[in-house]
Amino acid sequence: MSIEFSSKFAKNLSLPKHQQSVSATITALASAAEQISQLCARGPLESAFGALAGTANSDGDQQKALDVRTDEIITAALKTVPVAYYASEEQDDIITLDESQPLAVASDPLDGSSNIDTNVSIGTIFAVFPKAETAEASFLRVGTDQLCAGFFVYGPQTSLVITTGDGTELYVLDRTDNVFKLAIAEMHIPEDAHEFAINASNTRHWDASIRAYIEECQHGEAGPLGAKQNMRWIGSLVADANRILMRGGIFLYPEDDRNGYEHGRLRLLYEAAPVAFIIEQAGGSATDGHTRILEKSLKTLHQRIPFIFGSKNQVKRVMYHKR
Ligand code: AFP
Repeated sequence: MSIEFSSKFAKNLSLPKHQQSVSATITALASAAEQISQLCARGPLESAFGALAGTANSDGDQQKALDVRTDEIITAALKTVPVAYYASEEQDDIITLDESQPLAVASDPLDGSSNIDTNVSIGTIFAVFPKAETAEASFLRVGTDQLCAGFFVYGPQTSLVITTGDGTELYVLDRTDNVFKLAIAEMHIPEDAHEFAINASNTRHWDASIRAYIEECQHGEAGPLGAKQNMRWIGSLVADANRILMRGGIFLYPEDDRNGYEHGRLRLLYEAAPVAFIIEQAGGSATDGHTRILEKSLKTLHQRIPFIFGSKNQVKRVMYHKR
């Protein structure tokens, strides 16, 4: 397994701040992703596929056997490259791999895992930081400190969306020679689009600003947006984000009044910060409704955050209601 990095990407990765270590780390993650995609593709043929592991992660979510297995695969891959610390959505605490190494990696090893049994696209999200003084300080920081962020999607195609802060690229795994190949060199999210994604079963729990925006969407051409707004909700962040990268639109997982959802559902470190970096680099916006996600400072490892991202003008309209 290998990646044919674009020349721009390869050049960026050879900058001194990357010390060659980021490209090795991405390649190791890609190799892990290839293994994970094989497991996902075997579906129910894989023993324990989709079965509950009988454990809960630090957020109290039930872990599936595949959540645990994918976390082991990612950990094993990171042990082979210059990574000091690994923070996983599936683990309570940071894992120290080799303190002498220059990088720290955060990951949601299997995002959307509650969709495993349904044969819907799921994925692996990751963020790469330069190591700081301590393990904690390596992750408790702002998203703008990321050297690189990406996600793999295990769907009809196994793909990698990635940024090092100079645009967002899409690679697709070519099964004929097991190489991730460049498919889109410059992903671009249109500023205006007519699609929104939200879990509407939570309508009664939203605040007035979110209700106002979604009502505008529902009014379509008859409302202030002046055009029909289509709706999609996959329930796998990677799949919803991938769609928005391909054709625009907006994703909302706002805070609501359910217990435990006061700060939304998604985790800042493992989900929102890396996806926000990718989205901004493709010309979109990513906020918590008020502030740019990448400027939010992480206070605790598993901190949640309201997450609204996508086409610039759609995000702007939600922020207008949030004033
Ligand atoms: P799982 O990894 O537990 O399936 O959660 C997926 C996720 O974090 C994210 O990928 C989805 O956008 C979001 O949760 C869906 O949440 P709802 O089930 O509340 O709609």
